[in-house]
Amino acid sequence: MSEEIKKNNYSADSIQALEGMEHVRMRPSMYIGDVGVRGLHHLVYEVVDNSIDEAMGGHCDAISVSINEDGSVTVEDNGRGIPVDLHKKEGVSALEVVMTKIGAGGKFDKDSYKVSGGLHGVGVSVVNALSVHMKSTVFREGKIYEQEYERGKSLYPVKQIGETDKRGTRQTFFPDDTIFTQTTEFSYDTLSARMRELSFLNKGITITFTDKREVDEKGEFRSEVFHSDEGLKEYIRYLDGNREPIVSHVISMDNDKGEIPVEVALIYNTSYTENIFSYVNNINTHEGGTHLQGFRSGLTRTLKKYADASGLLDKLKFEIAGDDFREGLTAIISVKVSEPQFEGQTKTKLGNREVVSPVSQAVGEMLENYLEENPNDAKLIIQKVILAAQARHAAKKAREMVQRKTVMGGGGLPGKLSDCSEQDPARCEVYLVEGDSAGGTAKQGRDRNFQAILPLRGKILNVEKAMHHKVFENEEIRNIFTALGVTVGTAEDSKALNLEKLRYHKVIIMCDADVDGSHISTLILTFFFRFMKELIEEGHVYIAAPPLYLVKKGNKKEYAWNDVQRDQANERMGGSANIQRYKGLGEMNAEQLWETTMDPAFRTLRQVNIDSLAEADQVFSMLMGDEVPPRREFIEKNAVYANIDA
Ligand code: 0RA
Repeated sequence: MSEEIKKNNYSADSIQALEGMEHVRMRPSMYIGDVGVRGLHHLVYEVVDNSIDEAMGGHCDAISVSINEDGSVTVEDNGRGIPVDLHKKEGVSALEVVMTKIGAGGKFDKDSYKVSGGLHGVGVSVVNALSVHMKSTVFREGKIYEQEYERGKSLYPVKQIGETDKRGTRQTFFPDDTIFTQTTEFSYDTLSARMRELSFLNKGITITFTDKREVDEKGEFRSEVFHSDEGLKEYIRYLDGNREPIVSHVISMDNDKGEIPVEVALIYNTSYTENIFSYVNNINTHEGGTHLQGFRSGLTRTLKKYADASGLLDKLKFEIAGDDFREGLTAIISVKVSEPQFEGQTKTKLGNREVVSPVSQAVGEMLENYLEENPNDAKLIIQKVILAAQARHAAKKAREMVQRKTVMGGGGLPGKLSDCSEQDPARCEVYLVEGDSAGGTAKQGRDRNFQAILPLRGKILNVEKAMHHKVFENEEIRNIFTALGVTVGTAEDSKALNLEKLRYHKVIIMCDADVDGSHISTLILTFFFRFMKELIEEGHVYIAAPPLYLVKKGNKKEYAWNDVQRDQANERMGGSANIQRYKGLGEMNAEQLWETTMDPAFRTLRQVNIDSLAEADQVFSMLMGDEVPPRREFIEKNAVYANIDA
């Protein structure tokens, strides 16, 4: 390193900077969370964030993001362009400081509207440090400037390379495969979902997303343009597009001038689920926090006050609880906080106390106005709340029955469960198997030491459309609860799960590799998503991948999971092999099922993880809703897990 420093004549401060960049490369997870798929995509978000900040400051309105032919990513905006003049303290151009010094981003422009923090906002220099190659191009004051970097080190001082009448900043980077060892391949769906989300969260900006890695039949790149004039209001319509509203409009407010800018939009639908998505500085706060607390208190207080005054509650025999006000509610809260404190296990819980009251007040005012101006809608909402309260009492009884059976130990386990002998949950897995016959095969084929089998009868209940007490009364669902050992619901939080009691750390869904099978997988996943979200979030849920074909010739046999593998196997055997297509798990014998799908040494499991809760919600409501055409289209285009990134 010392030679390098002499050669480039770095100042003492730059040595520190270099060390900062070295640190990023040594401990990347400290800066971007992890170096897996999530961390990789985080690089893009980091660069896009800077352009979003420029747009939020009112200096740009268009951002383009592309995955290039070579797998690199380019982000370009039409903002003012990162300054390139000499940075006095550092002795190099401001652009170079931003690109190569940790924590330098935007600091020298105090007026710019900048609220990044938490996971994002680590600075574009982190992206640079974690890229084998990066190039910055700045269009500014009639000139084009450029600088390139390798693993965060500049290759030459910023140079002028031409003239232009454009303004803006273009960043192209190629992630370092010695850091991102798992993969450096960007996912279209993941990036596209995030760009859509960003366009809803930052209305008025046009985000163009293009994948240049391949062309379609027409010779065109896959590309989408995201633009939202109405922001969260439109986001709600997108999320709830597959549900039936009970009120005539999306209720919304946007107070971007306050001390703490707050935007809220909500609607009530006929479903029984509560869907609240909260954001701080464009970051999805999965674990909620003070803004969510403010939202809930504002909503409850206002609706309760209105309901009390209306006399609609007079004949009610039981108390209304907070939960009852949120059944069938879809809502989005987005706040901007200049110094966010993120807490919680995944650092996605807002801790700033000062946020509670402004959000609560804003939500209260918004709702009060709406209820007053729309008395019919108001009545429908209150009626829905009353129904929710009644259903909650029924559900509580049903749930208590499940709990009692679960805690009864020993005989408490479902009769259909073939348990494993190992006691340590971390080493145990349970296969949820479609149908009794496949369940039987799995039971014979398994390693009974650590693999348990729970056969499920045909199609399990569609929880998306069932009232909660029906869910808890359903036998298959009760079996899942009791087999897993978890119970749901505490005094404070009716949906909290006691995951510490989980009896298996791997919960594996095993269904036929056909349309019915994928429907059943989706039903089970929907159940987990709505009732055991933590199970997915903690990475316990997997999908087994049974093969589609058995290719056999003489004493040679190979399994194939797709047509390409099938043809290759056939070729390896000389071309005239016998090909059996498995129509279901039932056609495999115990040994085959073990070899292909259950043996940890050979099987492939897809871990289910949720990138974007909002996106997953939209997909589930669509897949499980009444509208057939969008579902068919989706299933034809994607595997079940398209947006669950399995
Ligand atoms: C600070 C000052 C100025 C521009 C920017 C930051 C800026 C940063 C990024 C990052 C991505 N795109 C960007 N666009 C602009 C310039 C201030 C001025 O011209 O007065």
